[in-house]
Amino acid sequence: MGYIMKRALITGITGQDGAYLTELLLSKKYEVHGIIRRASSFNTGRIDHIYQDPHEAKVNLFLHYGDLTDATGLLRILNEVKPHEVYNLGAQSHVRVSFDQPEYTADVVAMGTLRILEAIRDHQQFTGNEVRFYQACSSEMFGASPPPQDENTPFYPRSPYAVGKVAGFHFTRNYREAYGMFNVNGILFNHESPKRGETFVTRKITRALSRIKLGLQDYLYLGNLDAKRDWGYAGDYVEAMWLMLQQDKPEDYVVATGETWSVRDFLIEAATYLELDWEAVVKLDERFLRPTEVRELLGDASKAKNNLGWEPKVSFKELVGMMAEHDLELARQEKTLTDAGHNFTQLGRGE
Ligand code: NAP
Ligand code: F7E
Repeated sequence: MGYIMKRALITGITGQDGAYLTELLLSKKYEVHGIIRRASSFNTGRIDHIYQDPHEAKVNLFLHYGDLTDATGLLRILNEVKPHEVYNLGAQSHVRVSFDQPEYTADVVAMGTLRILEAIRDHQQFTGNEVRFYQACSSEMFGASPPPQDENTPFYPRSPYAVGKVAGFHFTRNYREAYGMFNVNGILFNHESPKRGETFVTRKITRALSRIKLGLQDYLYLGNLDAKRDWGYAGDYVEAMWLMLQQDKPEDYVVATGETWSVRDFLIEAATYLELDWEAVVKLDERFLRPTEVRELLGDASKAKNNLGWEPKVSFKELVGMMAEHDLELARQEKTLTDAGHNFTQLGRGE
């Protein structure tokens, strides 16, 4: 029998995880299709290095305009692409912003998941093609449930974002049970990288401390330094997503490092790497506090280790070093351009 090239469809391909997953799937010889949102400025910065000109002869990355709030568009893309695997990574993924935009966040995170599941159900029914579905769930669903958290820990969401993800989890499981669909929920704990959005705390810290080091910024304004998170490396975590869809049975998995560190610990580690006195430059801004906070997350990923053979490779210290080094280089480039008269007005913002 001839070799069949697998096709994957990714929502959220322009995000941190979308970029790493695309690299992984292309390296495994998949044909990758991604859904991008129309925006007034370019939003493909994280995948530009792997995007190929469609005019070239051999292309295996394709982008389609679409949105998780647009059901007919999702169905049209599915019917066109006929994917073997769908990874639903698209989301308004910022927890604090979800308090400002709760209805929109729920629409994308909860209803968006339902819309894509419905589109897959229709597509499967009318074409007979089996589609394997990965849902990007989150440790935020555990919220106020005390650590350690695993697949059996009760959900206690603490933000509109987390409530939306709990709904997405249940839609995904219900469609598996009701229609026999190959659906998995990946419950991933925080994962970071040099591609992390600049308003999440880790990247905000490495970006700001690097700029402070080079005299491009004076202070770093933050909220709660006591919150504890189980921080891993995004490049490791997309491997787990792929592995979940290669199993014989669809099941839900926690993906985590099994270590927890506070925001203050991250600050100290980054400042040590950059040889800075963080206490002299960090100030509290109450705007960055959340109406309800998640105090401590610490995942137990034993099931992923036993069933998938998955384990994290990058340590906390290596992760902080990798991000600080990357952002120091960005700051150096910015300084060169600033010295030459260029004006970077939007930097220094953050949620
Ligand atoms: P991210 O960097 O914020 O990327 C989110 C992606 O979703 C972007 O491509 C974004 O497009 C897209 N998107 C936003 N609204 C959309 C809409 N209405 N329709 C279609 N696409 C939309 O997030 P990430 O860190 O890569 O995370 C990937 C997924 O895993 C998300 O669902 C997130 O909630 C979840 N998650 C993340 C973590 C983590 O620690 N990173 C942990 C657990 C779960 P634009 O580029 O156009 O904005
Ligand atoms: O906050 C505290 C903040 O925004 C981490 C998303 O990917 O991971 C992410 O959600 C902690 C919180 O990530 C600032 O209060 C202090 O306790 O980096 P974060 P998050 O809320 O954990 C989960 C797993 C997801 O699913 C989400 O999509 O840091 N913190 N000061 C701050 N956080 C931010 N953003 N900015 C501050 O100034």
